[in-house]
Amino acid sequence: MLNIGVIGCGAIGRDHIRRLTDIVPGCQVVACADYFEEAAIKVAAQYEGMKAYKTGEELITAPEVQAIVITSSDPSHAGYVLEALKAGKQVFCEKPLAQSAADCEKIIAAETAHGKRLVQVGFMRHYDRGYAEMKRIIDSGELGAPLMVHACHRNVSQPDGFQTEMGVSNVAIHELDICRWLLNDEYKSGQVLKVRQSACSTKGYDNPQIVLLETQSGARIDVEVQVADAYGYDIQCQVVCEKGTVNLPDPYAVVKRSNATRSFPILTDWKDRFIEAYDIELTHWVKTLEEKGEPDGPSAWDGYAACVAADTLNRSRGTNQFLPIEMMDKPALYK
Ligand code: ISE
Repeated sequence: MLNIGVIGCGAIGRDHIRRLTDIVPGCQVVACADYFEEAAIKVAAQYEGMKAYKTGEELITAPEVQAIVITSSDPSHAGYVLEALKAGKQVFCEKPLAQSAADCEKIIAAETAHGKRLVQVGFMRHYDRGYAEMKRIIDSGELGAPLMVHACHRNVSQPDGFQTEMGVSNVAIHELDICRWLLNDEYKSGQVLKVRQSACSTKGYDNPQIVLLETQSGARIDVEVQVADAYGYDIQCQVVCEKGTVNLPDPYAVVKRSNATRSFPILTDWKDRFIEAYDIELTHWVKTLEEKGEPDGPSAWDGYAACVAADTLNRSRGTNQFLPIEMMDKPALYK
């Protein structure tokens, strides 16, 4: 039985605690912490035997905590991951791994010093059945080489304090990760463009934006990013290959016929859209820790690759130029 401590008792934190308690076998959440201590106390009171810690740091060093799950605010991720590595404990960190590539490099240095993997990043789309099947078909080679990706990421809302840069570093970071995974390729250059702004969306940040990328092999990627005020939470992805295309399926929904119309609902909450992927992701993480002693899901290197692209894209805003996306050499641990 793996004893887990969760740092961050917001929406995804509470959701992961429920999942780790009710769905994922072989583990239990024994501790939680939150920047707002009250939030942690409230969550701990709902579960038998769960202790609320004052700080994430105290939770990380607590003797009963064997592995850490980080679901706190984005800017706090890297610091907690580094603390967990210092304590030599396995850590699952929600995306993004850090706010910058430079912080990811510190994490990579600390992890490689251990000589084994201790970090998994919460890029749950790898565990979504639709994306997994797209990858299987692309990898099989039956459609030839991938040439282009057309993707879109549409959200209903964002919390207060949301800023333009987060459209890339917090939202489109999923596409930055999944496209390199689907294509088995790295990025060469990228650019983010502001388009005509939606009159529905006047909260002080750019919306929508378009992310454009070129990969090392010359494939091109376009991602429409609507961070808020869309008609629903809608994630689409098409990969165009030499001999055909693959499309991400819509999530399961019952089709209704009435009033001379055929319709089906579109989800509004990302936690529901990827609920199955989150379940599989954490089940797999716990299982691989038990069986192999280290994770085999998205690594600190994957977290770094996405952050390098995000940093570059955010720097390109307003320049009207593609900027080179430059990564350090890949350490042997991630090969
Ligand atoms: C959230 O953290 C996610 O991971 C969602 O996939 C994304 O759509 C949302 O905008 C993020 O805030």
